[in-house]
Amino acid sequence: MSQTDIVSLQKEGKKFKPSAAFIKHAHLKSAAAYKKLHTESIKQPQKFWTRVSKELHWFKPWTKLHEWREPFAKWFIGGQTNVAYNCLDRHLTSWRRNKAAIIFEGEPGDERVLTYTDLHREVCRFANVLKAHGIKAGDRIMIYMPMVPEAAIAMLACARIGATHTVVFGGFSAQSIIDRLQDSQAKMVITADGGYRRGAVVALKRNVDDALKQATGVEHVIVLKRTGTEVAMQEGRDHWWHEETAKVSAVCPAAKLDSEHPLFILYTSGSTGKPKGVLHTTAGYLAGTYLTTKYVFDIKDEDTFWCTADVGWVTGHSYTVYGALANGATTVMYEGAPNWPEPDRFWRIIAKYKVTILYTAPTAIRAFMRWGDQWPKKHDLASLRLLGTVGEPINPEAWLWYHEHIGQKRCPIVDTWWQTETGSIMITTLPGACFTKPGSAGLPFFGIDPAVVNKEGSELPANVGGFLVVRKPWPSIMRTIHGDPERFKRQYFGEIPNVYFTGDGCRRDKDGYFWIVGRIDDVLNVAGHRIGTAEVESALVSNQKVAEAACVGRPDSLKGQALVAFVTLKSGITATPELKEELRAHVGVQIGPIAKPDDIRFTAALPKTRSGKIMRRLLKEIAGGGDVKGDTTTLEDLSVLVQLKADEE
Ligand code: 7RM
Repeated sequence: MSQTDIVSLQKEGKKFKPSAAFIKHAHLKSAAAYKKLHTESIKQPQKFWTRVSKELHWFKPWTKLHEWREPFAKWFIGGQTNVAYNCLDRHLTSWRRNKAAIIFEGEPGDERVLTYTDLHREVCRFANVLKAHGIKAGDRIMIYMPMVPEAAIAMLACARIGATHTVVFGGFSAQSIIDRLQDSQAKMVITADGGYRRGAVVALKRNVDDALKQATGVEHVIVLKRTGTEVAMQEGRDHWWHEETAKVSAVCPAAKLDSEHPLFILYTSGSTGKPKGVLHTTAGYLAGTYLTTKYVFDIKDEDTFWCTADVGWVTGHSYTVYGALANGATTVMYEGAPNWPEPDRFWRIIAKYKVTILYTAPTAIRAFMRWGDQWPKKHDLASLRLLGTVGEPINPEAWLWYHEHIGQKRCPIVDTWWQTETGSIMITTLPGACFTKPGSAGLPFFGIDPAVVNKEGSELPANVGGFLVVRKPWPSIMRTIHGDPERFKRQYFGEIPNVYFTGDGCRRDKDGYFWIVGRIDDVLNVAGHRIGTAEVESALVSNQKVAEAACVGRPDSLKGQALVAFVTLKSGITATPELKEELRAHVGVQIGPIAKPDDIRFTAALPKTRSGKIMRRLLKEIAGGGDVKGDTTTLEDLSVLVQLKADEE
């Protein structure tokens, strides 16, 4: 996409100011206070981060703030710390030891509360289970679990001993597990007999079994009993969580880890090829998630914080688990669907546990709008004081609905822009200090220096669309793509000279507010989840009946973008409605249900340039139901386009 194609359609509307009641108790109370700290964080990073790092625990203090050998960053050099220690042990020396760390509700309605003491004990036990199975610092472990406290316990246990976790979303398929096992070379998988979703049991262990028929290198599988579903246990390889934890002690000191010790690898979609393993390390990631949670969510000890993201996504890592616990906060985990058994499940949970801060995705908000105002109205939402969104641009209608029906016009909304790669929130408004504009993420967080530039890297004037970049490294920036530093360099630092390239289109308005337009590469954002069109295309082509496939996004009022696949079939294969279903199911098996195309269109040929590149831009216009307005002069065969338009009618 060229820079001139990036136009922001969102009109600037009303500004919203936080109420005096909110400001009164906020960590940051004015635009001047925000500006002062932001300026300090950029101009005097040493001073700023020294102060922040004193709020965290170090076994050995760091000696050098950072080092930047593009594209490789290091932070808090020479220091030794431990993320699990900061999330747990640090809180055990105060009254917080008996504070709720995790409030859990399962989809069937079961409840559990784990205090910081409880969580610490369970993490120590499980860390000893890992050790008993030969896991050492630096080993990779895959976690493939439902949203239950044990998912967080497994993550923290890895962090405690320096093992690197790679969490795979429970909605992904066996094939996705195989790819990630092969790439990460994990020695162990932690899973469950199942998890609950819309009243049904998701067969997690069965998917692991299927994956392990092909993937090699996994020595042990630990299985949590969650649903009681019968599963096959392979002697010597598979072990029950409850049996293993019963055998070990509850004492396990936290390993003293180097600031740059790998904490986790999380796979995310890119514009080409297989998902990439985004690597995050210890101290910088901790500092980033700690500080953003504190200021963006204005966290206090009295709060009950609910980030609704699954731990399989980065938002679940950074805010449900690490950021919340590093602040000694109470974090809510809910296992199931928002409309199970009825569309008021979220509001029921908020009223029941007196949730004060809710952080969710625009796609969920649009679904709630559709289900109707009567559902939130049935519940007392008076405990809420702050709302947040993440994952995609929020349309002002959804923002206003969230403000009125959930926040009851009382709660500020923080629209937080960030990525798996950035580790923590980058652009947002601080709730007591800044006004908000529905549809704009807002201003840079501390230590973040973003800009909107053209291809050459020159900053563009206000309200001109361009590429969103970040000019300085920050503590929680990804360190590399696991096993592929060249790809890391090319994709994030190879596009525009000397800056981190986000892949998002953006404009900045006269107040300095950033308006994200969406992805400019071939990555789609379907219901807040990143899906690489290349991945879906390769899944489709792996079906014997398919010759070629091209996937594009079409605007969708609920999911943000819907996935449309244009497919050409091998000769002799007839296009039928059944085949469409077969291909959708095939993608579900290859990647997972979230990647199933919403629409499959069979076509005799795809529009290509003379050099053979598929012109996705044209397909996008066709998928969107509009006329093809763009330049078609590079199109090899114009009749293909005519045919595609005709197919549609
Ligand atoms: C946290 C997360 C990252 C991509 C990013 C954007 C889009 C995320 C917002 C947003 C507009 C937002 N990580 N995105 N948040 N766009 N406003 N507040 O979502 O790696 O899965 O996705 O998501 O395109 O590049 S992610």
